[in-house]
Formats: sequence, C-alpha cells, structure tokens
Amino acid sequence: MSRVDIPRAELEAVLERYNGCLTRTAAHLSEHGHAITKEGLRKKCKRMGVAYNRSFANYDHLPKLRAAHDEFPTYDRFERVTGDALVVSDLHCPFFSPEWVGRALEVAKAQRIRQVVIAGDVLDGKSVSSWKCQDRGHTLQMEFTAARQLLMAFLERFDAVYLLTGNHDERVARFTDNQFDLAFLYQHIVPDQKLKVSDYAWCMVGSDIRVTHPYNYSSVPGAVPRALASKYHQHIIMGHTHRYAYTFDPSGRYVACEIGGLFDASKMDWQMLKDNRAPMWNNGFAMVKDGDIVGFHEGTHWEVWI
Ligand SMILES: [Mn+2]
Repeated sequence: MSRVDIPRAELEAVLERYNGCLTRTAAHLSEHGHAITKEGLRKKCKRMGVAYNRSFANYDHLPKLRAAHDEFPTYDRFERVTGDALVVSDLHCPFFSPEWVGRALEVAKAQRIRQVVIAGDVLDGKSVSSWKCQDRGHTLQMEFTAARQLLMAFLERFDAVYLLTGNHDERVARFTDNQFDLAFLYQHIVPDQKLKVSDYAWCMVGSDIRVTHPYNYSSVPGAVPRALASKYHQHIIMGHTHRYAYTFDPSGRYVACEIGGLFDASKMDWQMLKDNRAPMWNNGFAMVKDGDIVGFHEGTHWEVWI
C-alpha cells in the first residue's frame, strides 16, 4: 500500500476514540487505508506534536472500567467561600452562649463582614446520642427550635451563612438512619436561600484557608490544626475541640487555629456532671479579613474591634 499522509484531525480523532492507544489506533488506520505500524505511528505523533498515551491506556478494558467508575461521585463539591468571612463553630443548640453569639455578630457588624461560616456542631443531639442522656425531657424539637432562632439571627446579619457538618450534627442524621440529609433538615428548620448547608465537614475560604470540623481530637492545644496545616499546606481554622489556640505549623508558614466555640459549657451535662482531664473549654471565634486570620477569645480587648 502506498504511503498516504494522515490528516492531523483524523489522526487525533482516531487516537481519542482509542484512548490514545497506539496499537489500536495503528490497527484502525491500517484497516482504513493508512498502513502504519505502532512504531511508525509513535514517530509520526512525535513529529507532528500529537499527544498519545504512553502507558496503561493501552489496556483494552480501560473505557469500560472508566465508565463503571465514573458512575460514582467524586468528592470535590465542598464550598468555596470568596472574600472576608466570620468563622464560628460549636453552638450545640440549645446550649449556645447568647453573649458569645452577640460578640461574634457585633464584630461582624463593626468590621463589615457579610458572610459567616459555621464550622459544625450547630445541634447538640444529646437526646439521640449513643451516650446516656441524663435529661429525659430533652428533645430534638428543643434543639431545632433553638437552631431556628439562632440561624435567623445569623441570616439577619449576613448575606450568606455557610453551615458545615459537625460530629454532633451527624448524630441526628445517624439516628434517623440517614433518611434525610442535613440540607433537607435545615431547609425545614429555616427555609432561606442564604443558608448553604454542606455535607462536608470542611470548606475553603479563599485559596489557602481551610475551615474544618475534623475527625481528630487531641488534648494538646494546637496539635490537630498544626498536623492538618502540615498535611494540606493550608492555613487551618477549626472547631470541634472546644478550646482556643492560635499557633503555626512546624514550617512557620501556616496559621493553625482552634477557635473554641460559641457554646455555653455550663449547660452541657457531659462536661459538667463528671470530671475529665481534657483541657478546660474556651469560647472564641475567628475572622478572615483581607486574607488575614484574626482570632477572638476570652482575652480579646473588644473595644478595639467593636
Ligand atoms: Mn462540638
């Protein structure tokens, strides 16, 4: 067969059809009037600057495997918040602290912050906990009612309220055997388009600040956010530990901050009825403003900020 030049567009189309596989592309071309060997095709591709797959794409079953695998979701739909934001966490409705919620809202107002990320544990879920509930009269309805009042106060102040999933919120989903997700639940507690509920326990603020309610706990202040900052190469603002610490990861490049929370510890039986040797809980929250992370805690001079 005479040597016929293959138009570039045709070559690229056939390569794409075979996932860049040189063997199968060469076979196809040979069957369709362009006799060429695999090696010849490789040289031609290099000469023409046409991309082909050099490795495992030659595996015949790849398209089928890819289709089987593509059926399942890729977990990349976390919230991406742009601009300044307040970050609060651990409200444990109905056991939030009105004073600390007030401080957070006042700082946001004075600093003209129009968005808030609530980094998990809006609900306490004590009546559906696997731990023994000391208060038999406590119900989920009480928690939902308090959450409604609380979220309405946030929705009044902010243009957007991002809500991340905490382990205590998961208690409620787990109790119902995940018959509904938290977004569905909150749509019924407070129907408002400004409320954005994520089934992720983390989100990004800007390109390099990770706000999270992590799986891990450590009794060493700063230990968990330092580890996360080193792992993800991002600044970390986190809830969950109910303790305030502001430090840096070992590289010194990333902020590692635990923000405490807006809970009222004196209302929580599992903290108050029995002693434990975990560090004392602290209240606090954070603000991201112009890319800077500012922490607010029990020692903050409020007159500077409000
Ligand atoms: Mn919590």
